[in-house]
Amino acid sequence: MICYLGLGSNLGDRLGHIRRAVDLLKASSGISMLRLSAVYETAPWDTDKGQPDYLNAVVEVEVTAGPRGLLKVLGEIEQALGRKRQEPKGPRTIDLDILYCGSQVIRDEGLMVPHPGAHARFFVLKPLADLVPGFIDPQTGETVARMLEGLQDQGRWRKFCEKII
Ligand code: PH2
Ligand code: MG
Ligand code: MG
Repeated sequence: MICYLGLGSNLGDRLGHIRRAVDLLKASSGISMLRLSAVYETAPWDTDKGQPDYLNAVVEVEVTAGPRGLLKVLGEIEQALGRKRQEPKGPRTIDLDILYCGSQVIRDEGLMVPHPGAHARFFVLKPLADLVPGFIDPQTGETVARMLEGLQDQGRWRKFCEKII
């Protein structure tokens, strides 16, 4: 199953955290890294005022363990990188979110796929469009490129670097 994961960091060595998360994903059994987007610097979206800017990227992975196995691994990598769960949407060393798993739709308490905000967030859609502009969101029925074009507010952003590694 091909899945798309969102990576975000806005504390400390942001690029270092994203690089380490990618290394740990590559080293995880049942996950193969296929492609990485560019890294974008984005203004905090829908958070408290005064948070630092984020670095955001998206990775394409092939997963054998299924979405739940993947969620467990992502939680372990977040812990390994010093993620502290304080207030929701607070600043974080690393945030690893499952955005899409093929055309699967999962609506459980602990796991929502597609990610509920994916279709409306610039910091998700911009890096995702680097990889799969024609991918169709199974809930909105729209392509990534179309959803990106349709965003009312992109917020402040810039390309930070072309390749993570
Ligand atoms: N993540 C959030 C909330 N707001 N804003 C940006 N720019 N990037 C993020 O990764 C991000 C956010 C919650 O996970
Ligand atoms: Mg998130
Ligand atoms: Mg998260």
